[in-house]
Amino acid sequence: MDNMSLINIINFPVLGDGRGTLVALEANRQIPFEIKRVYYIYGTAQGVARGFHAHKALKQVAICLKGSCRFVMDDGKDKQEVILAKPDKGLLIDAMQWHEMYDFSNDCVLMVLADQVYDESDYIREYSKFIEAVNNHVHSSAK
Ligand code: T46
Repeated sequence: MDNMSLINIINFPVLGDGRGTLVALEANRQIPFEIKRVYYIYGTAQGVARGFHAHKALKQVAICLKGSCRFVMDDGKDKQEVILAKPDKGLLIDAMQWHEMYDFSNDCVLMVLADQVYDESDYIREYSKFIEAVNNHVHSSAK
């Protein structure tokens, strides 16, 4: 895993031969958790942005299987962005990382592996509440 603070990219092993390419993803190996849910986003209209939330506890890996899109990752102090455009790279979306997704290409297929089933109560969808939660965490760990 290349660790560049907010942008944690996992490079998956590529199994290629004369026939083409294969990438295998296993829980607790290439994907650093038990996978409980898979979802994918495609057909995103031009100019649409998605995300705009953080998760309280959920861990996810996002893989752009086709096309490209841009993620902005934000820990409440810094923001960094990355373009996902390769099916052999996964972006780790950790808990308490505010994330926004932009610039979906017409053909973008974004697959996400998650360590928990869907739970709306795990989402923080208001940026001010996210900042409050980050600050509370900093203050409680300083005690
Ligand atoms: C995330 C980013 C990367 C479900 O019913 N089950 C699911 O597993 C998911 C992921 C969504 N939904 C429902 C909830 C909404 O009514 O599908 C609708 C669209 O979800 P949302 O607006 O949250 O989609 P995005 O693209 O903003 O965010 C999604 C994930 O929800 C989120 O966890 O981290 O992709």
